[in-house]
Amino acid sequence: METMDKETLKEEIKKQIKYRFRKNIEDASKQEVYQGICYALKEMIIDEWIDTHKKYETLDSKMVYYLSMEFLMGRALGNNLINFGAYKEVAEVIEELDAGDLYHIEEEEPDAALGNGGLGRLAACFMDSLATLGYPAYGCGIRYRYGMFRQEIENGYQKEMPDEWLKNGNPFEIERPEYAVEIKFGGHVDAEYNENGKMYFVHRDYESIQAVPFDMPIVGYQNGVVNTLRVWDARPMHSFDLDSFDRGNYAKARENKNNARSIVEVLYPNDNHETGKQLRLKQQYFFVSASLQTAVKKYMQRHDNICGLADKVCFQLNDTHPTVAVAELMRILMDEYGVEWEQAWKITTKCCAYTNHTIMAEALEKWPIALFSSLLPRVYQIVEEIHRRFTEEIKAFFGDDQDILSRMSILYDGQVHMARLAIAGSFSVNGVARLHTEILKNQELSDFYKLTPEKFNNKTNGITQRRFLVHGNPELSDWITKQIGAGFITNLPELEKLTALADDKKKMKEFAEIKANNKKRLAAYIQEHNGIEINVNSMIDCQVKRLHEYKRQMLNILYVITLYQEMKENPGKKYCPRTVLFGAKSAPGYERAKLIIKLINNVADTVNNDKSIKNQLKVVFIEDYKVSNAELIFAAADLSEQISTASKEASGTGNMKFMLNGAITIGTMDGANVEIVEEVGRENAFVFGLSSDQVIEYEHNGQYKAIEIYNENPKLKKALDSLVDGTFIKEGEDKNLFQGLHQALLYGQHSNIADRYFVLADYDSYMDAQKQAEELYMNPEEWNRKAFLNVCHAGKFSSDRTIEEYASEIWRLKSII
Ligand code: DL6
Repeated sequence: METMDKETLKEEIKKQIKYRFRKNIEDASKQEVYQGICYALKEMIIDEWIDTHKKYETLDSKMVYYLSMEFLMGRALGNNLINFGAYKEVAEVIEELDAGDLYHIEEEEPDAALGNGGLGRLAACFMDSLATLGYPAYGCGIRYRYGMFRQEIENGYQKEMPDEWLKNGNPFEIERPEYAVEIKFGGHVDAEYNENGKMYFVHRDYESIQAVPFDMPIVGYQNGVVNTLRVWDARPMHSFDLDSFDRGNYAKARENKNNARSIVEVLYPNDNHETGKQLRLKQQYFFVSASLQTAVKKYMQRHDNICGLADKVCFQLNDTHPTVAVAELMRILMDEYGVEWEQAWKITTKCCAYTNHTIMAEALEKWPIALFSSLLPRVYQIVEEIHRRFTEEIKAFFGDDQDILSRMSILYDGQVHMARLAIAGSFSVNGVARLHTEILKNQELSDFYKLTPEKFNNKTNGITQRRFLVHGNPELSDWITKQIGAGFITNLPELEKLTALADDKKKMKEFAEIKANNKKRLAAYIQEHNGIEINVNSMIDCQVKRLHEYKRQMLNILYVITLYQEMKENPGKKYCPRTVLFGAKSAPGYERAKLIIKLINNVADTVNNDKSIKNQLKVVFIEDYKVSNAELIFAAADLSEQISTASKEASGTGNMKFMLNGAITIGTMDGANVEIVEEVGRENAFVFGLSSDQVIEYEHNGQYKAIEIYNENPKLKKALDSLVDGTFIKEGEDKNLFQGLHQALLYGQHSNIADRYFVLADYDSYMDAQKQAEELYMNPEEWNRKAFLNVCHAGKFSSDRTIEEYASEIWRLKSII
């Protein structure tokens, strides 16, 4: 970490601003200062970036290629400065230059929101841990021109606005046109024979697109390692089709350009849901083919035998989205390197590993065969042959059982089933939390588990403490450093050492003060962005994550409604003051989720404007929830809402970020909550709800009757009926606005079963858990102690631990440090 001395740094920042904007620093805007700092930092990083890759080459290191459609990176500057070890220095320099303060300058950076939610953010945390641990790795993805949409709330409704994150350029990236590759779509495949009578395949009449890589540095924590996130941009093969241009057909030439651009234009904003659009398959093949071609070529530059590929390369498939890699690698090996099928299959299945991130049926990718085969004719041929051979294997193991074939066949019912292809083509299949992996093994993928149990393993998710503690909560991070040293920054289990302080009143007071300060910081953000004043002495109760029915924001808002109704019924009674924060984006086409956003906003409006409850309850919907404001929320939270229907949330990672920042979890025994509660102790969390076994049993036996629960529970009935009695309808709005939500919970709607996510079943136990939380909050010392113990026991949930497990048990990587 060759940082510059302060004077040199000042000169460098001034120079960058001068040459890029023709301005002296005094005249530069905040955006220009921000860019000046980024470019100065890039100068400092660049040698280590070059050296890291030299080292990988010299050592001939095995490399993991983390293939992911999504990298939800957030902002880079603050994180890069921290990891490079220059944050405090740069903050001082900026002040000395009278150029503002770093905290506000960081706000000039748009979030790189190239992801939807958990899966994309996990990929970003993994990149940070890989570099920090010195593992040879490339992140491979797409340079979307528009990332996750910017959410505006208008009259309570979500409005999707384009996210122009590249508007002012991206200072850290480097375009690498010299590594561009050709990607082929469409056309047809002809079988031909060489002079020895051997058949080979020729792809003809295809459309070519050029994939151009952009590299972004991933700075390891103060260790001299800088890895690369490589995202691909799409261009026409020839910028102008000269033929059409000569004939004056400018429009045709533009059309080629636009065709190429459309591939990388926008991220599909669906979370845990797939829609099977042709453009998405194009995106998948585009970045996978570009990444694989490059990886194989790089390997062949240093080795003469392709058969050793798996000793040096591993492709990790982040969910099924990059699964086409299995067939594409087969194509490259056979068609470009002349490897025979059996050998190619051996290599492929030693190179590919697959992570499953969901059991939600609607998220499992399938592609209509007609679409797949016309877009990728050669790849499809290969999929057919993989399918044929895999079917033989299934039959040899299970016999000719049609039921089993219907659950396991790669080609079935006119569709290509991507998870099945991923499992067949990978040597490792992992879930992302212990419970999730068990459900995969025993329920969702049990046939595959029976066939190849050795492939299945668990890798419980984690998060990077560099972003979600050191950067997001600097006051707490500094305080911890004073108590136990800075070791936790790269070894999170060291937080255990703090446990000894739990009985030290003075220290606990300091800890509480930090939370109070973080609440003030968040309050200022909410005041500025929502125009709402929150009570910083109230319990800050947060549910921030994508809006999805299985995550059950609905259960949370029903609690808010119940609490509001109780307050109205008991005007003299004193309640635990509470601020309920929601932050959530809904997929634009997910109507019910959007209606839940509207409901939350209407409830907020009613509650916040009702003087009779005397500010004891406030509801805030944080507009445009994203990584950068999430950091503020985690640091300020008291209560962490992790209330998904048991069995549905594969892991969750927000739960870990809250815990690390000293919030207490109220949650179901779902995903990684199970392990969180195990680490912190049940007495330091509020656990409620059906178990995953109970949910699965209900789903199988069809005995669940939401309407009976409703009829037998007056409180619940009252809360639910307020959705249809006009309580939360504003002037001029349709009085039946929320009827659909009421209907879906009680009777089912659009051929759905009633209350598919067991909101009503868990209502009572959730109310109890909330009451326990309120009682505890009224005893600040006890609350604070439990919150503190959550920090102490968060060590397991570092993505460093997760990456160590992937590296040693799946990828077999060697660290260079
Ligand atoms: O593994 C990361 C993250 C989990 O923590 C969440 O529980 C899970 O919902 C999420 N899954 C997705 C699914 N998308 N697809 N496919 O984002 O993964």
